[in-house]
Amino acid sequence: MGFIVTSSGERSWKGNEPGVVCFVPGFAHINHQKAGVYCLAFELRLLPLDKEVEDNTDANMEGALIARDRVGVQDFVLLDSHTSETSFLNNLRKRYQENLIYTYIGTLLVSVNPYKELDIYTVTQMQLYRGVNFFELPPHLYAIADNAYRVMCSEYNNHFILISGESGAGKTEASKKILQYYAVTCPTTEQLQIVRDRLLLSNPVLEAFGNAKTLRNDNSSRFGKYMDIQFDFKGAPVGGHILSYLIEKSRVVHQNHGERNFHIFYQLLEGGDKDLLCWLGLERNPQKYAYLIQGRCAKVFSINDKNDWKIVRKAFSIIDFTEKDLEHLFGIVASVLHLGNIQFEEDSNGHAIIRNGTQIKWISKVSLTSQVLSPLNVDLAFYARDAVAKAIYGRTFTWLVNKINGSLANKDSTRKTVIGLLDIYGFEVLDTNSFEQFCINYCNEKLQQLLIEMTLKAEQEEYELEGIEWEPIPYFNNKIICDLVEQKHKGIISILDEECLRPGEATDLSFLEKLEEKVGDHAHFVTRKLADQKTRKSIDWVDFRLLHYAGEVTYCAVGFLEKNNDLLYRNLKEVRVKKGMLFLYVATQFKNSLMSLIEILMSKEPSYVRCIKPNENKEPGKFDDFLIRHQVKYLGLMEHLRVRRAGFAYRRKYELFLQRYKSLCPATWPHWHGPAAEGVERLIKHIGYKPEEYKLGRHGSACWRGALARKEAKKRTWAVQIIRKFINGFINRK
Ligand code: AD9
Ligand code: MG
Repeated sequence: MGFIVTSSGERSWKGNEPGVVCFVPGFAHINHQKAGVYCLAFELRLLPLDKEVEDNTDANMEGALIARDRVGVQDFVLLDSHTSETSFLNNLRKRYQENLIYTYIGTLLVSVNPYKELDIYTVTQMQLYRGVNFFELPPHLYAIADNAYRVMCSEYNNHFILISGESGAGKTEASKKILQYYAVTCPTTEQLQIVRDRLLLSNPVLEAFGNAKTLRNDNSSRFGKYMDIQFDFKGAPVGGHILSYLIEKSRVVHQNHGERNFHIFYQLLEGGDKDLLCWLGLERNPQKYAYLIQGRCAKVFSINDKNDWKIVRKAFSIIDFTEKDLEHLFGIVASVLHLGNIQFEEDSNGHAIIRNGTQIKWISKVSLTSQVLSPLNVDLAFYARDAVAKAIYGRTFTWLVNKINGSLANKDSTRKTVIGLLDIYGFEVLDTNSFEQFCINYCNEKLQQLLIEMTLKAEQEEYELEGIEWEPIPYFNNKIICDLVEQKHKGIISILDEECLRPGEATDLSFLEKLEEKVGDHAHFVTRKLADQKTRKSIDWVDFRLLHYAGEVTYCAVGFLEKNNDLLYRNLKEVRVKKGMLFLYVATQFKNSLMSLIEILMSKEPSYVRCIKPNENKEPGKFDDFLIRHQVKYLGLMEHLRVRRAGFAYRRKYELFLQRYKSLCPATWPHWHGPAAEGVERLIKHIGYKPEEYKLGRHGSACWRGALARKEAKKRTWAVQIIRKFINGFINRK
């Protein structure tokens, strides 16, 4: 048995003799012919040449190299020129053009949205990846999913898969595919089938109520979602739990041109049977409803509302919703539509009166429990109408998530491990960006920060901690932007809250003025006064601009105070909440929920999927260099690659290393009785590695991610580290 050290991990091979094979950028070093072919064959699996690969001939090796030239490398770490953004892009392009949408940077998966159905998500494909070592097969979501699962089962710890990227990059599709993978490949029993189905079917329901067509994505998530899949000790999925984040309620009453309301409205009208619509007082035609026609695109080519309705209806029955639940639920959906059609006119006292009582009649029938009379002028009456519509939709969404959680809950108290899937709304820049975009983009800043903390920063700090010589790799740390938004008393959210505490006095404009006064000189904030100097782009008088990690976004401050206040919600809450309890404004609630999400994630083992959007037109095959280069930059992929390349690609605890490779040295085979670190040193020296080719850590840990890992580091023995230099040095020696 031999082993292959790759730049990004290790792979066992079934050669006849022991040997060490290094697989390096653009070059497969071979000290054992068969193993070399094995390396090339690994690359060749990308092409439909599987049979020929078995044939170990020179012709095939040459073919492999030519093929490699055509399809690129499947791990960026193997690129010849790893510092060049252009060669990074060339590799991504080559692969994309061959429908190879996945590429690794070590264990991180980069995915480019194909915008077309690919034949790579079949059950056969799933079976192929099941239980196979990470690097043995071409990069795939399934490899990420399988790896997290296997480590969870063997080490009995919790994991999460962070899927990030901008709006339309493919996050939701990726998270669904991972869930399907677990549903198909994990062990199950007849009894557990129901859990599996519920986990899967929670998606269409939540998407119906929480997703909508936007300009950037026909199925854009308008809420954040974190889903824990719970596994028992046998690795069977036995339950789940969903956390949802800030649904974009404003969409219920207003949609930009070219966008739609939440899918459920159109699904109900298109797919609901005659009797149901009749009971709800609805007409089939969406054009009849004011809340559905503002974007002027009720019909969308890529969406089949009628079909989707059937799926959602079926899902409801499996997720344990009773007919009564559904009656209430659809009653509320219908009420929102009726509300939107209510018109007001002025009476002789200047008060608003309802122009036509039909809608109220229907609302009373299907959902309303009590009515309140309140003298308002016409403008305020419209405002109150919209506020009610938004509030009931938002609360219904929360109820829906709770209800789904109830059906996914596992009552058995035995210990479970989890794999969390995080799929959150992507970074978004619209023509007009409001409070919602501010929250969405702040959320993306936080996730970027988490990724930096857990990869780039943690990795480099670890070397320091272990006393390993290391030349730091510079990267952009977006903490500065997170601070600008969230810092207590000084950040934008605090300033917004302060303004909300001055009802009647504060306005969106006074908020802007406060911003200018308090954060005006921040490097990532552009005021109206400084706009021309800082970015050479003028800025409207109601706008402010933030320089996010992913680019500049101009926010229109109009509505910030109102949305942060969420007045109706607060009034309703006042009825229920005990005296003296602190009210939290919307942005602060959101900030707090993100903080606890980050805490949840930091306690788990991470895997990352970075999704890239290839073009703005949702077009298959179109690789927009400019757009992609921008994403590669802001996602920090080059920095990630540099750290992976320069870093110690392979690391193991002394014990594990010794256990695995002791057969290569007579002194350690079959047993080594001394301290593991010493055994490893003997082994390494015996194989003939020079001191500069490996490093031994001070504390000893193979666990090197994040703060938690650093604590662990003190307890464990450190890994042998075989650095990039070592691999190259090894090759040169041969
Ligand atoms: V948003 O932040 O929620 O607006 P996402 O979630 O990143 O966004 P989504 O997964 O919804 O994007 O993908 C957008 C569209 O791209 C999908 O509706 C599909 O039409 C298309 N897509 C994405 N990934 C794949 C894929 N692996 N195969 C085929 C895909 N099509
Ligand atoms: Mg999404």
